Amino acid sequence: MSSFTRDELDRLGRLWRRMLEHRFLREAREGTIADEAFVGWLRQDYLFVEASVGFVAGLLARAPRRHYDLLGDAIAALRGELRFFEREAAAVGSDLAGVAPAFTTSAYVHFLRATAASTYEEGLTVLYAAEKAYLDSWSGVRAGIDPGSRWFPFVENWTAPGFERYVAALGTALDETASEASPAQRERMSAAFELTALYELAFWGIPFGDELRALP
Ligand code: MP5
Repeated sequence: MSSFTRDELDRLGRLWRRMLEHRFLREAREGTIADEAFVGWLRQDYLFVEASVGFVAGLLARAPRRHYDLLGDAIAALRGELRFFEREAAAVGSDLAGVAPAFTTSAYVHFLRATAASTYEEGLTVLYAAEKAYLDSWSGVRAGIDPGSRWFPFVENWTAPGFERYVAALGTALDETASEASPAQRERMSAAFELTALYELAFWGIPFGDELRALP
């Protein structure tokens, strides 16, 4: 079987490295990140995870029978993750209610909705690329962060062995799907992979004001 995931990660190596070398991840790893920056990310990511429930549910509705368990479990995990965000936000005295989406969050969430409504192949590609981005990003943070850091629970969330197995299973499902796809479909999947990597890179910049903002 061809490895679509490996080919894409090779092709997008420079972009992927740029994401992994982002200031947010470096400062989180080194313990120098400002609390406001971390909390700024946390509040926006809660919106992303909320939107992911509908996104994965949309994928499940189009999925072949053999992917039901994988995607059904993903929805259950997202529900648990929303509670995790709520607990962690409360622990640092931050409120998740009524957060306005940043431009990048809004754009990324719309992209999720659009791909879920497009083809299953593209939707699964976006899901894998986003999850793989978080696995790799937080694994990099784990390599240096003080385990006593108040942010360590986030590192654990996306570097746990169970999460790694989930991302690997998504990769296998995506490789199978790509091997059955037409060349035109694979082109669209590649484009979706690259756009997801760009959104992931942009997302880390949100707390530093890198995103475009509507004028008041
Ligand atoms: C994920 C996330 C990982 N939480 N936020 C972004 C911007 N990208 C990827 O998804 P999940 O569902 O939290 O594992």
